[in-house]
Amino acid sequence: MITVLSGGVGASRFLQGLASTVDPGEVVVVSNTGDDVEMFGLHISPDTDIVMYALAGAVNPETGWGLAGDTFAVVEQLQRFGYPRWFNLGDRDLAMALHRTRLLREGMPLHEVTAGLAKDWGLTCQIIPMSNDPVRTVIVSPEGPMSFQEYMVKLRTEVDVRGVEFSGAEQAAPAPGVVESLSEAEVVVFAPSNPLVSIWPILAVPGIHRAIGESRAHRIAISPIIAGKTVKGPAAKMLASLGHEVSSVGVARIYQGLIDTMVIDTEDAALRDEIEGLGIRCVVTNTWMTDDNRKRELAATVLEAARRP
Ligand code: FO1
Repeated sequence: MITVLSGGVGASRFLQGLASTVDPGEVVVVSNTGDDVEMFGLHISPDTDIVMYALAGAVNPETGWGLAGDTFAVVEQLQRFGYPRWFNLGDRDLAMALHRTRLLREGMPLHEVTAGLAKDWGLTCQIIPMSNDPVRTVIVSPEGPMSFQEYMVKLRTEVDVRGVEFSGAEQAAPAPGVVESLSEAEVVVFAPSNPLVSIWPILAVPGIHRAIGESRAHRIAISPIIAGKTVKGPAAKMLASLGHEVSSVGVARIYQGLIDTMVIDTEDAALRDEIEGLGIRCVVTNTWMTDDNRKRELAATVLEAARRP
């Protein structure tokens, strides 16, 4: 079993490669729900949906989120009734949100709802939300606290980040199957996602950090930073604002003690010794997932590195 701690777009691309390299039935995705948001009265799970759409081959290839070919008639029309227009929930994407929200309101726990949705999309891998309890990533800025979607989409990351909090984490429990998937895995992968707002919310759920620490799996992280930049999203900016080094070394320090191996890009080959100095084995390869071949190659390299004695 290969368990992947997963955020949104970067993770979904890695998972596409992984699912075409091994039997998807061997893959368990533990999905960040810190980005979940209530919009238009509906429960939206962006990171989980991004992964599902990507694995189903239905994701919008230009944005990396939402459905290919979707339209936005409903959000346009909702403006008439005073709803905000900043969150681009597509019409077909809305169907997913309607169905998820209805099932949650009927009392079905999020992990069962998510498993059902994955089946509806024809997926054979397991996708588990990190928790059934509400844990929300809160961005602390000079303008006050805000949800991750407000920071990311409404304000286009153009505010100073002073801190990141995970509201509700202390009272949350891992969703059924999460701890087991970490304990029983042969390999635990930290996907190439933002360590501060995609992976850390998962680790903030009581019990998950310890399960990874105690797991006999080989724990391997893929750095989302290449030559001081992120492929997508605000990771580089956030690392800098919060006083971390904006490099794979900075990411390795965040994960130090929790991972055995770190995979970094060839452009960062000079950082290998510094990462190994942290007690983390370092593998250098091409981590740019520009096409399906590159995604598969990265997945194969990660597995080969994790299985190497
Ligand atoms: N990202 C954007 O940059 N703009 C949007 O309007 C937007 C809408 C959206 C709707 C549904 C969904 O599942 C994701 C959506 N995203 C949008 C992506 C999302 O905000 C982030 O990429 C993830 O939360 C980060 O992992």
